[in-house]
Amino acid sequence: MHKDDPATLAAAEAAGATSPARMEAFWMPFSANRQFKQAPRLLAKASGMHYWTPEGRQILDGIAGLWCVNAGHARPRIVEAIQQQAAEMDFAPPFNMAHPKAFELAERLVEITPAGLNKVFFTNSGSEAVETALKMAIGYHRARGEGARTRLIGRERGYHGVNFGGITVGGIVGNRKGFGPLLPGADHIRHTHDLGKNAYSRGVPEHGAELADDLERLVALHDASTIAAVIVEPVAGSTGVLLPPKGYLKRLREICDKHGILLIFDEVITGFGRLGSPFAAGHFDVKPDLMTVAKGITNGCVPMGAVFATQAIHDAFMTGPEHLIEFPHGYTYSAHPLACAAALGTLDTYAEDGLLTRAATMAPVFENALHSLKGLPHVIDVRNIGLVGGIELNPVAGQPGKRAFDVFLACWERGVLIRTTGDTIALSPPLIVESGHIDQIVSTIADVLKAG
Ligand code: PXG
Repeated sequence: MHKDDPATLAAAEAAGATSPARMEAFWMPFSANRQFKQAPRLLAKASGMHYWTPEGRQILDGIAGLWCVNAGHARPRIVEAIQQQAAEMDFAPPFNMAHPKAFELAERLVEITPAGLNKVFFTNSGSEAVETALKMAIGYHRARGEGARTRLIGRERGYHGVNFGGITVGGIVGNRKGFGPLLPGADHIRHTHDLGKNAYSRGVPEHGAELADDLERLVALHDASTIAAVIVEPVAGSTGVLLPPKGYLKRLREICDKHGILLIFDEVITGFGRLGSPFAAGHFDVKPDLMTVAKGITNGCVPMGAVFATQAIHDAFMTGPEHLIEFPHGYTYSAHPLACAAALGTLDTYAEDGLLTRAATMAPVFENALHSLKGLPHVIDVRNIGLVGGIELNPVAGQPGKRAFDVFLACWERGVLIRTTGDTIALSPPLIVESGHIDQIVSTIADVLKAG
């Protein structure tokens, strides 16, 4: 459809689509660089539920870009907000200076966060939000005279970005093993994935709340007086769509409270409507002390992340002479004007279209469609919550990840963008998805599985 559009052709040319030699300089993130450069997959244009390749082939977006374009692509309010802001003021220094939209955005955000999380610290990514939250947790305890609480607890199979704090508390071996000893003193509770008991669960699985008690084991080992915080994804995304067993998060909260340990929810994926509620904390009715977000905060349009903190955590830092910096932390681009403008346009769009709760309406349609894949070749589990779906495949013997990667390539050929992690297909369509799109995504996967 866009094949003959001169701008599209120019973009194709500029991207070097026809010239793999021009792809050498870009060292791609989290990519199979050599495989990609032999058979590039380029995206040149996006609108609503779709991408287009430089050649004009339409691709249905089954993963909201990368769990971030919750309102769909090229939403006018967001586009206009960014354009206007770029023309009005490109940059304002964020240290001991500020611009009005930063305050406006923080106010707007705390209107939708769970009660009590009413302080917002801006970053530029989920990874930076995680580092910020971990530092806040340790700094908070120190400020209160509990300076021995420095230990950070994550969970096996957790993903908290790629910086050193994040991979320390993260639990994906491939992301950790190549980078030395990481931060000292960290430990991990067990993950909650149990196919033996919970395969083909619809919504949160029945079995496994007691896995939260694993935190008691670490308390017994290290003593609570050395533990600053526990960080978990309420629903883990990039590690393969792992849902919290019924009652698990509440139990984790209780154990943290009992021992004075802060609970951090990493809501980089679950934030901004993915589960059918604005945040997972509200969805599961469990309030963390710190919450990290990114991605959907700007609909993926301009990089931005944030940490939401309680008043108590914030206030613990507000001591000492008033002319001195209370929390020596922040980024040149914290609360960047373009990101703030994009986020305000995003919140308007979410509100106008009711997107922060729309996943709850679409969840039953999505659930039924996904579970129709049960019984197809290689499928060993289907799991879902809100507009998040996981389809776990039986790995090819001796080649972990290969089965799912091949499905990803075949879906791409058939015009549907999915995401795979290990041998699990992870789906997270934009929250504007309609049932026809869901049918197309699921029937494409079904065709590929049957053909394979
Ligand atoms: N925490 C969580 C829970 C995430 O999912 C991050 C932190 C890091 O965010 P940044 O903005 O630094 O990337 C993430 C990121 C995938 C995938 O395929 C998921 C993420 C990133 C890349 C791929 O599921 N999530």
